[in-house]
Order: sequence, then structure tokens, then C-alpha cells
Amino acid sequence: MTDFATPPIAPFAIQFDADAARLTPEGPTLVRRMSALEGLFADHQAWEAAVADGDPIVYSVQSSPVPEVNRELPQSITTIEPGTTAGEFWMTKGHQHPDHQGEIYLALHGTGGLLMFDGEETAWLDMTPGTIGYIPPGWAHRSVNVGDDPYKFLAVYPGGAGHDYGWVLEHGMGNRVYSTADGHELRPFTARA
Ligand code: S6P
Ligand code: ZN
Repeated sequence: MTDFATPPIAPFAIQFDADAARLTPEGPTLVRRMSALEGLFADHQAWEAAVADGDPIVYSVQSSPVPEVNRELPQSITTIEPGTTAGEFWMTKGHQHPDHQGEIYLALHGTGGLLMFDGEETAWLDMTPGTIGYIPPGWAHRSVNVGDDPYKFLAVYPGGAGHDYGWVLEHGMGNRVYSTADGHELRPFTARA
């Protein structure tokens, strides 16, 4: 067997239940409430009001037990609740992988979108069940729930890629995603007010 500096984990099977949007065996689950999204919505006062009004869960991320270390390939299922803050659809914080590596998302339930930004250009993919969204190396990524139901997707990503959230706070994501009478609309990024 190859001599790795850090020995990989042993082979094992993961049950993927698409209907229940669950991975078994389960690894850690991360819950992000509104208070964790400070500085991300354009309307700071509306964000503060939502935090004061029960600090709702915006999204949760359930992982398999594959560790986030170099060469391993962890998976997770993210569930974004439906909602808006001053018209801006609920979303993940968004991050850049410090070690620029690609990632794939498979949409499972609901209606979402994958917003990507490479520092100059923005890309948007409509995500409905069955869509695989490909995130190339070097593109920061954020998921947005643009529907009325929870939006759920599976992510598979290189365990050593890391997560840089500060990059998104500093650079934004190029666009913001707003609710409109007939769906959603991307508008140019504005710093928060
Ligand atoms: C990891 C992958 C996802 C996100 C998750 C939450 O590389 O992109 O598992 O971590 O969707 O988003 P965020 O921006 O809070 O990490
Ligand atoms: Zn990622």
C-alpha cells in the first residue's frame, strides 16, 4: 500500500437516502442561525431585527464521518430554509477554498441556485433536483434558496481544501439574489447598509 504521511481512513459504505436527505453513518451536523450570517445581507437593520426576533435557523449541514483532511473526500448535505431578509433570499455564508480545488453539488429537493465569484466574474446556476453544479478551482461559492420549500443538496469536496469565509466578507459574491413577483433576480453586489 502507498506510504502516506497521514494514513487514510479504511474503506466503508455510506447510505445515501435522497428522499430523507440523509447520510448514514452520520458525522457532525452544523447549524447556522441568522446571527452567524453577520455582514452578509445588504440590509443590516433587517438582519439585526431577524436576530432579535428568535434568531431563526437559516441552514444546517449534515456530514458523513469522512474527515476534512488532505486526500480524503468528505460529503455533506446542506438544507437551507426558505425565507428572505429585506427581500434577499436566505443563503449560505459562502466561502473560498484556500487551497484552490474543485467541488460538486447535487441538488436533491426544492429550488435553489449556486452563485459563484472568482473575484471578477460572477456565475449563477439554477439548481433543481438532479442538477450537478460544478464549482471549478478558484471560484468562491454560495448556495441560495429561491423557492418556498427547504432547498437541499449534496456536496462532495476535497477534504484538505479548507474554507475561507473572510474572503467573501471582503470581496462579496459579485451579485445579490432578491425575491421578485415572479421568482428571483440577481442584482449587482452592494456593500451592506
Ligand atoms: C464545503 C461545501 C458545503 C458548504 C455548506 C455550507 O466545501 O461547499 O458543504 O460548506 O453548503 O456553506 P458554508 O458557506 O457555510 O460553508
Ligand atoms: Zn466549498
